[in-house]
Amino acid sequence: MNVEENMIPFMKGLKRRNRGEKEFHQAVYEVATDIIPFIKKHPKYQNALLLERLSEPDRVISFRVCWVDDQGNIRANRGHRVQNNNAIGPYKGGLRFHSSVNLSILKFLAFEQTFKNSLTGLPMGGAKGGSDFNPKGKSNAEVMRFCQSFVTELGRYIGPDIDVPAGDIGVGAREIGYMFGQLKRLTNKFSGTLTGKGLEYGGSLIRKEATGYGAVYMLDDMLKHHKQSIEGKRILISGSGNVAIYAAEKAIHLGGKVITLSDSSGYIYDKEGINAEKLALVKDLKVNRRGRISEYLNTYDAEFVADQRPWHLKADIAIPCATQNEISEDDAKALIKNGCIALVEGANMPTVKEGIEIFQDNKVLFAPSKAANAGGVAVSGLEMSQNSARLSWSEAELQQYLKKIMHDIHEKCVTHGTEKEYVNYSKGANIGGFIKVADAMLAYGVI
Ligand code: NDP
Ligand code: 2IT
Repeated sequence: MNVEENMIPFMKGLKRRNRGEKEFHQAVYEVATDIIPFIKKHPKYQNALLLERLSEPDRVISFRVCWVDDQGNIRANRGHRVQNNNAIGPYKGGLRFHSSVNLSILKFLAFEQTFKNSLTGLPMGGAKGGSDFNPKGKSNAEVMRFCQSFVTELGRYIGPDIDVPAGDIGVGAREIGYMFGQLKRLTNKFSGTLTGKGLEYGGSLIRKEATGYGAVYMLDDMLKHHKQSIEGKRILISGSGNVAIYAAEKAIHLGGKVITLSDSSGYIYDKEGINAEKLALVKDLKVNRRGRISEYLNTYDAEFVADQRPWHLKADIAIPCATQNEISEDDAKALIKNGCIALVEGANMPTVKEGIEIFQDNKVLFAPSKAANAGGVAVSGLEMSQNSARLSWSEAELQQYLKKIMHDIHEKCVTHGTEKEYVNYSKGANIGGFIKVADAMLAYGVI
């Protein structure tokens, strides 16, 4: 029986049990294409229903989140936490606050997180949560009241040895601060239950930089493995949030020429390249002032293209750092036509399934999100270790850990994904992430 024949009954069952959840189907399909043949070749993983068990979350928690806006109106949102799998450690993964949040998106993210966390080598299971609350245009007081209400409900289900949430889209240092404060008040415990905390209250150095830096370390390793370097390469980055800003910072530091950034209203194209000084403006604009990326043009010379993504420009490298499915099949074709040699997924699942196939068919170096953006959760894992030991490591120590973890992930991808001359990083990451979780599940028997 070939892969497709095995895939059909598996995917049919998954789709029947999770109707209409297209992002979840997409994420599981992408993993299954590599794991089904791997299981077939390794008898010890057969007959244990491992992929079926991994794609059925341990539990899904949903709750109402009521809060009062600045005008005194009562508002009601939905909150969720998907605890996918805790075979190798406490559930761990971010919280997303965005109007698009639904269970399909959180289930895909929690499923992916299980493999990503395994790849880091640290003891963390996979989870994801969030709400359809839209923080845009809300006052600090409104965000605070929402966060307090959200974590009052979520607090029943999390803890340092149970489930440790962190940030994601729409959840950064401000939101983590509000949630940690409320959790501390409710439990009367100063625990390491959230990561991405402020440095004054148990946070770790380099957590905020870790996802973006880690993605560029992965790129650096991929290029070196193929006898290339970042120096002088034209780089397209999407997004201008946490991941995009620090991916740009590290890419610039290593000599790359970053020519775009974006947000949900469009992208900026700076043909001279965004340097450290220009990036400092973006940080202030997006992090402190919560402005729009188009305001870059108030200070620097660039083009702003409304409602478009930057993938049709000429460049050597693309680092999507905004959201899922932001690189379509046509975008993938345009990138290849314009000379793109490497794509590193800073965001989670930014490339559609057909896009991945096009990159792989054309031998573009393609680092999937579960490998490329694992640096963020890796430093979250190190924040948990520091909290447990009640100490703080230096920046130099943490930088070394991050580099080593990303390097080890690259090696796992090479080990499990090399096909003749081409490294299939997706296959390498899927198999590399699967083995540790699968072995732990086998050890536990049927649970
Ligand atoms: P932020 O909220 O800090 O930034 C998100 C950026 O992406 C913003 O520029 C935002 O634009 C843009 N964006 C978000 N949604 C959309 C959309 N639907 N269409 C177009 N643009 C959009 O989030 P992060 O930087 O933390 O996260 C970005 C990606 O990286 C996500 O996929 C996340 O899951 C992933 N990730 C994050 C990690 C972390 O440590 N933070 C770790 C690993 C992965 P605007 O400002 O207009 O909303
Ligand atoms: O997608 C991700 O890996 C994150 N949003 C970070 C999760 C974490 O627990 O730090």
